[in-house]
Amino acid sequence: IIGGSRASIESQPWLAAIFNGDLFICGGTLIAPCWVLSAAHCFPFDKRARRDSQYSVYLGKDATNQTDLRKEQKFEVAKLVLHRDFEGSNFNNDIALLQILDSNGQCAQKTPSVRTACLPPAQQMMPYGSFCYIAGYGYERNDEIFGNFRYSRYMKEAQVQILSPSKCEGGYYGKRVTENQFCAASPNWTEDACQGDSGGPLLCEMNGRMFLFGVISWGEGCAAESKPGVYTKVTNYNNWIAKQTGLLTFTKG
Ligand code: 4AZ
Repeated sequence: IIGGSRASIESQPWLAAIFNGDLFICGGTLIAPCWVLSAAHCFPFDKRARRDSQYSVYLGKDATNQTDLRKEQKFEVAKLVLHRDFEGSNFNNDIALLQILDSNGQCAQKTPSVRTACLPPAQQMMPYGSFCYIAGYGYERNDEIFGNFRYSRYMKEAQVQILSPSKCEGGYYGKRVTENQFCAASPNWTEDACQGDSGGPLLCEMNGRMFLFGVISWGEGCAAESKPGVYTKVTNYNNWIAKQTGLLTFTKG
């Protein structure tokens, strides 16, 4: 996360850290005790063949290189579902679901550092201009070397504003942003998601609850002028999520 601030995981307790072996690869969001939502492009070798990927999912983690056994919960991936229409060329349908199980066959337990985010009602979008939150363990500015980035490793959160499709198109990305995506940026191009944040959440507050509206997906550079972050529009996938997970109802509160 570029800009924004470090925070403890209790302020984003739905944030998941996804590893392949010892390697941190992506963020994710806990949407139900057994399910983490992430981005399909985080799992490039799993489109056809399973290969020998050994994914682990951690919840309740303040930093990707630190372990606090009182807070964190570790899971294996019982099932990885990549959207079958994910397109590598434009990241259309950049969405994936991971079914998580711990070594005792249990899903996530609700604690102060681990809890689910809400899913918004289908096809509902926040008004353009709304400020929402992004979170992740990915790149931040390296103040020691101008123009350089480095992994934060610590969880960070930042605020970005939802942009209308016409604003994102005009002057920014043209027709490259699909109907399954939306853009968000900070007004002065100071805060943004970056490498390592993908798969993680963009959440907006409604009636005192945090709802998952976006999955961090792509962008040209990070916090670069006129280059907003692009997010998978979660509210286009309520039916897909329901079908893949068997979770039937998403309530408004
Ligand atoms: C990435 O490489 C990435 N500025 C994620 C988000 C953005 C750029 C790059 C948006 O995962």
